[in-house]
Amino acid sequence: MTHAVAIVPAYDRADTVGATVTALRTVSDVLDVIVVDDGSSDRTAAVAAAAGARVIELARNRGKGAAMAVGVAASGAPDAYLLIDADLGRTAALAGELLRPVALGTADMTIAAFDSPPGGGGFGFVKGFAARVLRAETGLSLAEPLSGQRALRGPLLRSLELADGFGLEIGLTLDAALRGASISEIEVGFSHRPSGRGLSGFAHRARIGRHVYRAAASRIGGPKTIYLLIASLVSRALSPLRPAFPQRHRPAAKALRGKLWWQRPWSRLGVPSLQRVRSAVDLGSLQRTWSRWRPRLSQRLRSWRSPRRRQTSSES
Ligand SMILES: Nc1nc2c(ncn2[C@@H]2O[C@H](COP(=O)(O)OP(=O)(O)OP(=O)(O)O)[C@@H](O)[C@H]2O)c(=O)[nH]1
Ligand SMILES: [Mg+2]
Repeated sequence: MTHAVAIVPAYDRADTVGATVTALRTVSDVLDVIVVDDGSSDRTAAVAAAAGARVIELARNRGKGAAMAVGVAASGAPDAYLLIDADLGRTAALAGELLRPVALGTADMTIAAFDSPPGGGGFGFVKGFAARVLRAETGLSLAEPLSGQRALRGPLLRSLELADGFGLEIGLTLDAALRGASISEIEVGFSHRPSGRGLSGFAHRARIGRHVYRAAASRIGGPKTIYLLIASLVSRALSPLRPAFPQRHRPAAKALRGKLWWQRPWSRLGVPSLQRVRSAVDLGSLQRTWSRWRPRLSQRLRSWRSPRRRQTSSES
């Protein structure tokens, strides 16, 4: 039998952490659920403890990566870990599906892919950037590169230095893949509470983006990370199939644009809007040019060896 510990980093999640812990305690092989309360100002710690978690309270907010590191340090030496976000609620009971391949030894790390409920989440810029970094650096093609729901072999997680904040996930995947760990993404019917499309939602995602950038840059170097960031933004903007602003947001975006003060002199001068440019430009030909250049650029990129790889190869 596998001895697994579930670690839940939580910040102001009194609303969902209780259900998440209760659900995790029903997963077979999970012998301990640790909630790291990262300086929450609500009752997260009390609710988690009442649901049966071992709670570690941090006096001040230190970010997701640091909180996870505290949880790992307090976990003993289990065979496997489940890393689960506090906002999964009852659906956390499905975490056994994530753990199974690790327990059976068919994967060193599994990552859960699942759909967000409609109406929340961002436009996929940060996710696209993270996916591109992983593809370029490790060859992995992940649908949900930033998913916080993972299972890992115990010795693997304990041997990794965790990235700060929301850089945790991309750092884990990069570091594990560069060590040759086998990683598989599997679909699990989890659900979570995505942050909305209000100001705080965008600020939250901007913070995630900053942390992802930092974690990537410290592992593969700044220039390469900037190149991949630009490439992902360009490809996202040129993608006619997945427009940056889904159809349902267009009326709102249009109404908003009409109200922006700088839009008036702009339109009086007869400068076409970005939307008009996008519909006028032959996107097909731009994409064909991009696909002709892409292999050459990727080849050039591969020839820049990242500091980490160089270090690994000089060690071996
Ligand atoms: N330790 C710690 N955990 C955090 C912090 N902020 C969020 N979390 C936890 O990290 C997990 C994921 O955070 P969410 O806010 O759900 O972020 P997300 O699901 O990646 O992003 P969205 O889909 O945009 O909401 C949850 O368990 C949060 O409680 C923090 O500052 N410190
Ligand atoms: Mg979430």
